[in-house]
Amino acid sequence: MKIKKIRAKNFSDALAQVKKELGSDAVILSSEDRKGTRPYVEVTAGVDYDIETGIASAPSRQLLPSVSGPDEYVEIRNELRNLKDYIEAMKDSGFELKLHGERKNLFNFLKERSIKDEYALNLVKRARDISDIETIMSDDLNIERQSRSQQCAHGSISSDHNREIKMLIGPTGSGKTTTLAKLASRAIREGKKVAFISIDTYKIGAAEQIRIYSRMIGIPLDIVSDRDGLRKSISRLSDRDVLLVDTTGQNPRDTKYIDKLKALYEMHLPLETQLLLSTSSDCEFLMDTYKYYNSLPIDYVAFTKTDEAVKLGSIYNLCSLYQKPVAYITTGQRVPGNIEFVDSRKLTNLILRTGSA
Ligand SMILES: Nc1nc2c(ncn2[C@@H]2O[C@H](COP(=O)(O)OP(=O)(O)OP(=O)(O)O)[C@@H](O)[C@H]2O)c(=O)[nH]1
Ligand SMILES: [Mg+2]
Repeated sequence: MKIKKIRAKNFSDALAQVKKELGSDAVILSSEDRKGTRPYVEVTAGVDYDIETGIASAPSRQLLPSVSGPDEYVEIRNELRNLKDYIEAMKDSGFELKLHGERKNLFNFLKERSIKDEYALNLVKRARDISDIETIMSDDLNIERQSRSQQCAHGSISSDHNREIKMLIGPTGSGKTTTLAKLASRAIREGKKVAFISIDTYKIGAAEQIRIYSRMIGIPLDIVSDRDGLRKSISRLSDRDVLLVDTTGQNPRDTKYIDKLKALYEMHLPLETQLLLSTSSDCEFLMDTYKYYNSLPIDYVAFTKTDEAVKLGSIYNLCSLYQKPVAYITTGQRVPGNIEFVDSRKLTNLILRTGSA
């Protein structure tokens, strides 16, 4: 498909230009009225080409190189995949064009909250008004939390423990240690016996911050350096109802870091894994980051720094794509406090409340 943006004084001039430049088979993909001192119309139009004959514009010809070896096949496959994605996106933008009135407003409203186009379209297709959107989003976010027995069956929780052992993972600075202190304070308030374990495999002194919290809160802290140490620590702290395991954040794009985390699960320890992601990062970054953690058995995601976030649509994008339940959100630096255990309805309200700047 050849795509072209055309600007003209008005829509009929733009159409005439499209016909002249792309021919009468061209289709209008989008059009916008640009206001200002010199208003104009911007039209995006496209024309298909015949993939069999390869009759196409110059850039598209690059999609059909002559094949002489396996590398070329890979290249062609990648190009075709790109082309497929592109066509899918075009299909959606066609749908967007068909939106009018209330549905168009709803679509824009969702986009302003950084709900991705394809999810916004999907929501709008299923809803008549904002109250429908709230109900549908809330249903979509009501992702089943696996019961402990299911988790045991899947191997993410071992059956011989009634204790809670929560391990927090996530990128550097996403709020793991601070959140552990909040969780510890809360569990203590509920009358539970709590301890911290820190897996300090990366930075010397990385455990210092949690040591301060353990003194402040008055609970034991074990610092371990590998999975064997973790196993021993879990059995040594057998009198504790809740064990909170801290890990050092690193760049998830570093495969060695992910492999180290993976190694922890090979021991089939009774760990519940919570992935902490900061909502102060932009949506694309969050979605991309999640991909790198996706090879680990994540039980829950938790969203931190919602107090700093301008938009929270990324929560919907991420949870609906990966079908992960949200454990809680954190709303500030204060310990204890600034942590909220939200249900899907409350989460939906938060997402819809935050909007364009
Ligand atoms: N605004 C805001 N800041 C937070 C929140 N949670 C944590 N922080 C701050 O974020 C910074 C990093 O928090 P940490 O708990 O050290 O993050 P971490 O994930 O343990 O970091 P690493 O151990 O280096 O990977 C600190 O300054 C915290 O006070 C939150 O909900 N809102
Ligand atoms: Mg930390």
